Amino acid sequence: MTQDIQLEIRDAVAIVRLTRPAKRNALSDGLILGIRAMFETMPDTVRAIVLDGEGEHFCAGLDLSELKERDAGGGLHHSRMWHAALETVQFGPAPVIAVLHGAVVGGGLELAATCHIRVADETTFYALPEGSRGIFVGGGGAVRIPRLIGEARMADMMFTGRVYNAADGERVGFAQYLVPRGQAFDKAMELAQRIAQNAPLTNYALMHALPRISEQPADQGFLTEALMAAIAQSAPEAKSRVRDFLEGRAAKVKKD
Ligand code: 1HE
Repeated sequence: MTQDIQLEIRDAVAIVRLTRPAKRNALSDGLILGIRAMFETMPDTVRAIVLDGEGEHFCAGLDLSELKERDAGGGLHHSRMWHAALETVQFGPAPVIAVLHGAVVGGGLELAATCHIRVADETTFYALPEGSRGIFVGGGGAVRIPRLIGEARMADMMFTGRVYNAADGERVGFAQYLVPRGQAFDKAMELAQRIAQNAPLTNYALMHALPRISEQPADQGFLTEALMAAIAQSAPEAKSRVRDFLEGRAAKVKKD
C-alpha cells in the first residue's frame, strides 16, 4: 500500500490520515487505490472513522501531475476507478467524519462530500477549480455536491471559480459543524466516539437506507423507510435501549 495514507485505531474509532502534505494531499492514483484498500480491509471492530489530512490543507484534489493525455476510454475508466474507491468510503464499514481545514478543493471536495459528517475549522475553503482547468468533476461530485449545496451553487462554483470560505461553506451546507482553527480533529473524534455507541443497525440505516430513500419516489421511499424501521426496532439492542429509557436509566433529550 502507498505511504501516503495511514491508519490508527483508538478503541472503536479508526483514524485514516492522508499523509502527503508536501503535495497538499493531492490524490494520485496510488492514493485513491490506497483509500479503497484501507476502507475494504478495515478491522471489523471499527464503529466510526475519522478522515483527516496532514498539514495545512485537507486535500488539493486530483494529482494534476498525473493528468496525462488519456483517450475517452481511459478517462472513463479513471473516473470509474474514483467512483469505486469513494463508494467504499460512503458505503463502507462505518460512518466517516471528515476533518476539514485549508483547501478542500476539486477531488478533495468530492472526497469530503462522500463522508457522512464534515467538521470544518475556520481555515477551510471550498472550490471546484476543474472549471478553470478545462476539465469536469469525475469523482462523484456531480452527484454528491448538489445534494449538499444545490445544483445552482455547484454550477456557479465551476462557471466562475467562486471560492467559499469556512463560514459561508457551513451556511450553504458543505459542513455540518464549524469550529475554531485547529479544533476540527478533536470535534470529529468527539462525534465519532458518540456515533460508535449507536446501535449498529441505526448507523447501517443512516448509511445505507437513508441516501437510497431520498432518491426514491415518495411512495417507494415510505415503504423502504417502513421496512428499515421494522428491522431496526426488532433488534434486541433497540428493545433494551427503549426499556432503559422507560425505566429511567437512559438520558433524556436536553436543550443544548
Ligand atoms: C499539487 C496539487 C495538485 C498542490 N496536484 N500537485 N486541484 C487544483 O487545481 C488545486 C491546485 N492546488 C492549489 O491551488 C494550491 O496548491 C493549494 C491552494 C491547494 C495550496 O496552496 P499552497 O500555496 O499551500 O501550496 P503550493 O505551493 O501551491 O503547492 C505545494 C506543492 O504541492 C507544489 O509542488 P512542489 O513540488 O512545487 O512543491 C504543488 O505543485 C503541489 N500541488 N496541489 C499536484 N492538485 C476526479 S476528478 C477531480 C478533478 C480535480 O480535482 S481538479 C482540481 C485539482
